[in-house]
Amino acid sequence: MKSLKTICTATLLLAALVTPAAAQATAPVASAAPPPAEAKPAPSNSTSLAAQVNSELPEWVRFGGEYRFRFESVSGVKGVEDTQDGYALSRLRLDLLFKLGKHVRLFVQGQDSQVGGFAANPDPPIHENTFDLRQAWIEFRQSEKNGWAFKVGRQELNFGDQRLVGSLNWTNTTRTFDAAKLSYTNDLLNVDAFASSVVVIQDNVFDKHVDGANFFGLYANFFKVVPKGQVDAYAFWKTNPLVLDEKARLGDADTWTFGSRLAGKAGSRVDYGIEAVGQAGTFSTTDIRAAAFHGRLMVGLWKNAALPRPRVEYNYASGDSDPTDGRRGTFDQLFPTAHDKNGLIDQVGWKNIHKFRLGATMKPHARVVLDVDYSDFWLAEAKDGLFDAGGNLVARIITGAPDRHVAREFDVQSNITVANGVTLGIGYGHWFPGDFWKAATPGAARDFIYTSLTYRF
Ligand SMILES: [Ca+2]
Ligand SMILES: [Ca+2]
Repeated sequence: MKSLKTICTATLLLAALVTPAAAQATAPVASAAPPPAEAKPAPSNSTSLAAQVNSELPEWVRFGGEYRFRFESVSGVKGVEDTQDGYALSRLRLDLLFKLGKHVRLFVQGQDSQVGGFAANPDPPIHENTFDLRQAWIEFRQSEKNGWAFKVGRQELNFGDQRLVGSLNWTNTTRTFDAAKLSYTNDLLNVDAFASSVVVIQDNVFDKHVDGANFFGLYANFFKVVPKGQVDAYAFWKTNPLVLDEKARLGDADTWTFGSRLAGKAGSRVDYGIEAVGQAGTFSTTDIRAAAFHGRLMVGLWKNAALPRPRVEYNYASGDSDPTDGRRGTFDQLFPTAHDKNGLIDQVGWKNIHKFRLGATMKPHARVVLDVDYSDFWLAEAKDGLFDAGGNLVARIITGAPDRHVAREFDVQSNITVANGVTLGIGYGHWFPGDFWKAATPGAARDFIYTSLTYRF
């Protein structure tokens, strides 16, 4: 485990780097840009560190990067009263982009992820991965926007709302794939076809994919089918060697996922998103039959962005109804950017769940976004378990839960653009135990607090 002191020292050093750029950036901003989402920090301005470095480099080489620091505090883990932990997450990314003529680009990105003060030894790979190769790809592109493109190497794969495939930027070590992707784009549609294998993160060892753990897909976006909206259709095939099915027989798994997504605006004030997914295949000797659904609606009641924009959301993912029937009903959420898709605490994944959410977004200031959410979680099947955002089993009553009500959760979070390229994030989530949580765990409430600083240089 890294000491908290090392990380704090690194942060202070980086804060010293950040401060001059931040100070310079603050002065001229009269009409501030809208605050960026966590995953997309504001672009660096001409006084940024990268801009200064790039001014010394030839035009065909571009340097960039990001530093993020986050402190998290958790309590009530697995429903145990006295589990309290606070730890610091530090992440540094350094990028180099080479533009080799009009059609070819080469990109290399290294990432260092450290955690200090985490109460586990060794630190889990979701938090810690000492400097490693996160991306290294070469891309051929027919033209800037339309036509054919081919990208091969270690890369991010992100599709739709990233409910099934995404690069999981929230976590300290994130996710990439060793992949080859062929794309075609015109004014009506974009189609991606890829063959990949997810990169497995291991600290102090060069990250590699696992042979036989493959992921293939075809993903199409249609831009003009629905006014102000987009229709997506996709098929994924995931293979896993040596899984154990519910009859305790070892074998290979083939999971086929088919889905469709519709997202866009209706009029000037309504935002919506719908996604429906079906799954079939074999899991060792058992058959896979699973499904999932997502629906959300956000309404701008007032033109003034400072006033709340309310939203409602419902998520469903099937569970397994019988642990002995030789049929697998638990939905596989594949490789999602799962953070905050089912609550800020990330105690709930897209597996065996009904989730109802009421929330609102407001912008009390041009540089501040504030989100408030209230969620209610129920198991879809009483004999299947509760799975967290990472897809891991948290608790299960295999004979059948007496009550399927898992919990309610209240979340509040805010993103503040401190200066160009610098974002401050804060958030708090509280978990109110339901009868399933009380029966399947010791029953304690949960709390989660974070504060983060992201500097894109
Ligand atoms: Ca590694
Ligand atoms: Ca079953």
